[in-house]
Amino acid sequence: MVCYFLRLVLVGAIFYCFSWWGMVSAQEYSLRFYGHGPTDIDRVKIPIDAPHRPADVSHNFTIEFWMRAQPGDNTATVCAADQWYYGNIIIDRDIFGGGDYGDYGIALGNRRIIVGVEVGNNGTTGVCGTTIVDDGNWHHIAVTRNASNGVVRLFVDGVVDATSSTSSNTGNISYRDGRPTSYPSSDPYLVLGAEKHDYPGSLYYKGWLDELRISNTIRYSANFTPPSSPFTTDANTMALYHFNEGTGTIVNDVSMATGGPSNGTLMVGGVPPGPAWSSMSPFAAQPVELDAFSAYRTPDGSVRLFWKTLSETGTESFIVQRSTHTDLSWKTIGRVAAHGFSQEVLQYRFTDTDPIANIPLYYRLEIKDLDGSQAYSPVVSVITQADKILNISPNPFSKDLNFQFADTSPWSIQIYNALGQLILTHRGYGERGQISGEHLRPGLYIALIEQDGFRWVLKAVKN
Ligand SMILES: [Ca+2]
Ligand SMILES: [Ca+2]
Ligand SMILES: [Ca+2]
Repeated sequence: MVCYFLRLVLVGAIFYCFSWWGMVSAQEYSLRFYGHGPTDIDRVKIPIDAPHRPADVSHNFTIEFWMRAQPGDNTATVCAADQWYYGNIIIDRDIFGGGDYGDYGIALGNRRIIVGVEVGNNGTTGVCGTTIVDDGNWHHIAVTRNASNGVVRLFVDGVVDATSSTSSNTGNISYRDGRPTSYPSSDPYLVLGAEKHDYPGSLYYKGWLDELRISNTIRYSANFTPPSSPFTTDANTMALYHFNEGTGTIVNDVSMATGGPSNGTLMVGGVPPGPAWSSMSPFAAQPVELDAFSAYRTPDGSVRLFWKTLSETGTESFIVQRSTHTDLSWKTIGRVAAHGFSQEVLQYRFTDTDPIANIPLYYRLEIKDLDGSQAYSPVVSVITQADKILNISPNPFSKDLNFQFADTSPWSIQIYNALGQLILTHRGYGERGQISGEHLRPGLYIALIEQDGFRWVLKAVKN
């Protein structure tokens, strides 16, 4: 579970900033694949037949997971649905040749997600995504398949990334129960991280995988907020893997679906051996526990950055990066060496002595580890109140809470209670937003409002 605490820092009368804490309350693990192959290594194999397992979904489905891959580690250049098996394969439910019901796969190609689905020998339906996902950050990937019209849709971080046309790849796509095969050690399996047949020319996934959920329904039909904590099971969950075992060679399906569990086995091999248990997770602290990263303008016009680490595990350095509202690319403006290993609170400072005057500025830290991997801090901003005006009324409120924006750009509003728990999220666009607060208990609430990359943190009181 991840808890967020928000703090508003007032510096002088005109400048303010937003700072961030992250905290973790339970050990999380993920699986790290090294891209080894062939010879049936560096993958997870989940048997789905003899007996049939619920992970073998048949009609409508949603397959979603978190992934993290470093740039350059996955080299496939294809990005076409009917060539998904030449990508760096993340999920493989192929059948050698045509599947008499159907088969499908999810891979990385040209740094994007490829999805291919085929019933019989109908020709493949699917998508090649648009978003680059091998950027060293965790991404939530969701693939939905509509059994009545054959449409396949890809969401990256809750945003529609690509949608296929309708097709004749409709109906049942499952592995037919008891289907005879010449490939008994690969066909009747769902395979993670590899091409299950070690087909010549296929490539293997190099990166992290966490929190895989397979559902027998289309969970998403429009943009959504990606989950901020592990999934819990429900009636439509056919398989759910938290990958939190942290040891051994079994991954447990905790869906409790009828006919399950659809447990899988790690096929460990290669140098270094993969798949390996990793303490990295989209919901876990990074190898460095960063705290209180904040930025503010000083009276002399420079921008002072401040952050703390609660612990460091092989941390090499902090690369300070800056962007502006109009130029969203990140420019490196400095480097601060880390201590490396520590279990004590350490404080860091950096001063941007040549900031751009009079425009909003954004800062982040690229956190480099000694093993060459990298992660990014949350973004903090230094903005002026004069840049954008936001009003919230009435305050205190008893029923509706109204937000007045300075322009019509899309915005989001998150309401937290006094304990820092997220109560509700609201998105929209236009100069006015409204939240119905009738059902909220009396007390103090904190609204985190975002528009155009700007952030506001405001207090509101419910009577
Ligand atoms: Ca096939
Ligand atoms: Ca089956
Ligand atoms: Ca996990």
